[in-house]
Order: sequence, then C-alpha cells, then structure tokens
Amino acid sequence: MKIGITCYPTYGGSGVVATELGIELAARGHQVHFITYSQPFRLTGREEGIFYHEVPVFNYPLFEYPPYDLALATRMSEVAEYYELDLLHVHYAIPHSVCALLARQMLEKRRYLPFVTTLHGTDITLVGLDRSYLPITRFAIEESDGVTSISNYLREKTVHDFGILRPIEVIPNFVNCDEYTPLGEKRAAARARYADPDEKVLLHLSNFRPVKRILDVIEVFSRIAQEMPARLLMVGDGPDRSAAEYLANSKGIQNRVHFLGKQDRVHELLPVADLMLMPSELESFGLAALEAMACKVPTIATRVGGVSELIEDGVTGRLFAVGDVAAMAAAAIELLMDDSSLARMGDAARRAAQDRYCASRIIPDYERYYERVLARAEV
Ligand code: GMT
Repeated sequence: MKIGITCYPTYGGSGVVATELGIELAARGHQVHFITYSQPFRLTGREEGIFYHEVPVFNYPLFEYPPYDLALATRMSEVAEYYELDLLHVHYAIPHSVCALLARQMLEKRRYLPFVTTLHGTDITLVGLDRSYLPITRFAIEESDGVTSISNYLREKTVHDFGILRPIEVIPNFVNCDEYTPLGEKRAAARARYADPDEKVLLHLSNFRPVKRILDVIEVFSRIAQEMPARLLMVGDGPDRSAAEYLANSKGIQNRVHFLGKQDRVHELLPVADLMLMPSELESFGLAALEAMACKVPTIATRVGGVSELIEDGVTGRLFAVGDVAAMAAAAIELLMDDSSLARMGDAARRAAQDRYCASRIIPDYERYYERVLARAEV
C-alpha cells in the first residue's frame, strides 16, 4: 500500500505513534509518505520506503495567523495525486482530520482518496471540547472513512462527548519490543553514567505540560530521596520545566534531579531506571509507561483515562488517585526496598507489553483496518 501519514512531528505521544507506525509499515513493504511541517523527530531520513514531504506555509503581513491548515490540505492532495497514495492516515484530529477531508474533496472529481483518523487524547478530551473546535472536529470524525482510537476509554469519551454515531475501532498503541528491551549485561555501564551502584534510579518522560503534573514527580521523588539514595532523570522539556527546577531547588534535591532535556534515543535511557513516575492528570493511553514496561520498568501512575487498560495495579505497576503524592511515594519506597517484588513486577510488565502491545501484534491490525477502509471506499 501507499500510505500518507500526517501528525505533529515534534515531541508528543501522537507524533511518536505515527512515526513508529510509518517505520513499521515501511519495514513490512509499504510505501509511507509523511506530510508534516517538519521531519518527525524519530525519523533519521534514511529509512527505506519512507518519504518526507514538508508543508510550506506562506505568510503575509495581513495574516495574524498563517493558514497552516490550508497549506496542509493542499500538500496532502498534491502528494496523494503525484505518488498515487491509496489512503491518508492522520493522527490527532485537530486540524489534521479536517485537512484530510478537504484534500479528499479537492481530488474527488479525479479519484476518491479515503482517510483514516486516529484519535489520541487531548484532541477529544481537551482541545476538541472547546466550542471553537467541537463542531468541525465532530464533522471531520463523522466524515472520515475510518476512525480509530488508542484506548476503550477514548472511544467511549468520543462517543459520549461528541455524540459520534459512526463506529470507532480501538487499536491500542504499540512498542517495538526488540528495540525497547532490558539492557542485560550492558545495563550496569549505562546506569553508571547517571547513578552510583547503591542509588535507585527513577525516571519521568513527557512533554512537561500541566496535564503531566511534573511538580508531583518532584514531590514524590523528594519523599523517596529522604528514605534512600536515589536519582531522578527528567526526560523531555516543556512549559512546566522551570517550575519543576525551582521546586527541586527549594527542596534541596537539585543535585539528585537531572533534567536531560529532549532525548531522541529514549530506548537507551528507559532500561537504566528502576521505576517510572507518571502522575498525570489524564492519559488516554500512557505511551511512556508502555515503553518503560517493555524495558522491564514498572510505573507508578495515576488511575485516569486509559491507564488502567494498560497497567494492572499491583501486577505490572501501581495506580493512585491524581495528586496523592504521599501514597505514590510510599508505594515506590516499598517496591524499591524489595528487589524481588520489583523484579517480579518488571517481568510482568515486560510480559504484558510483549503479549498485548508489541508492534508485531498491532501493526497487522492497522493493515487489516486499512484494507477494510479501502474495500468500503471502492464500493
Ligand atoms: O498529551 C498530549 O498533550 C497529547 C497527545 C500527544 O500528542 O502527545 O498525547 C496523547 O496521545 C498519546 C499517544 O497516543 C497517549 O499516550 C497519551 O496518553 C495522550 N495524552 C493524553 O490523553 C493527555
């Protein structure tokens, strides 16, 4: 198949999923065309079967807001026509779904270009609920040739909050279990870059937006650091970083908290950790926790959105109420003091990732879904 993929190419779970999906599809012999405003950050540009098309946005002093959506719809239709794409797959409904709908209409006189919309979370639960976006987002979802969501939670939320009548297929997020894997013998050396052998390593990975509650990460860690030698790796960047740095400083733990910034090779960092912290206000899935699980690293998380579909409390991680930093810290301390429980949970986490979320399991679901969409479009 020839598949056009559009996503937010910078740091963020939906862009990661879209990019990894493109890489996996290309590895299975499909031709994949990314149509985005910059090259997705997990692409090297050297992958066979993958093409990148930048969306140029012309600006003019009259425009307070450059019309990116129009430029994107135009580029989608051009790429689809020139490269004879079979379908478009857009990740994150706003504005990508609307742009794909426009592109389909632009080409309609010559051919029918079906498009699939994958819902990721805040496109439904936050941004999409704003009245300025809700009606047009609902329209584009209803008009899509196929719609998938990354968890049952998100499907139910979409049906309920948007009054969507069309079917939505749940295809969960996935992880490449060969790439995201424990480091084995190399772990001690990798770990030595960040911590002494007697220190525990905790890790948080996100875009540091308010929804991730990174101040709770610092609160939880400061309680852990009072009980045992430990270090916290903060991977990512975003609006709440300076507030988190300030909090770490004021608690006197700045020498134990390492802000590593945005990292491309998170699969080399995650397995260094003993525990992952994800105290988010909301997660429709929680991709970072899945990536950690595949590396045998369990997560202390919040019981929100789709997280309980991913993490089984007490088996593959621990779940708590949003903001209950005391309980999260107590659970982390208990696990970190008991090597065998921690190892058992890490093993169960890896097994769950392998059994349910490996790319080799999920990518064929996307392929089958594309085939169904194409078959319907041909009728
Ligand atoms: O979290 C966001 O700001 C939006 C979005 C993104 O692009 O990173 O994240 C969502 O999509 C991820 C990938 O499917 C999910 O793992 C995240 O749980 C989801 N975030 C939320 O629902 C808050």
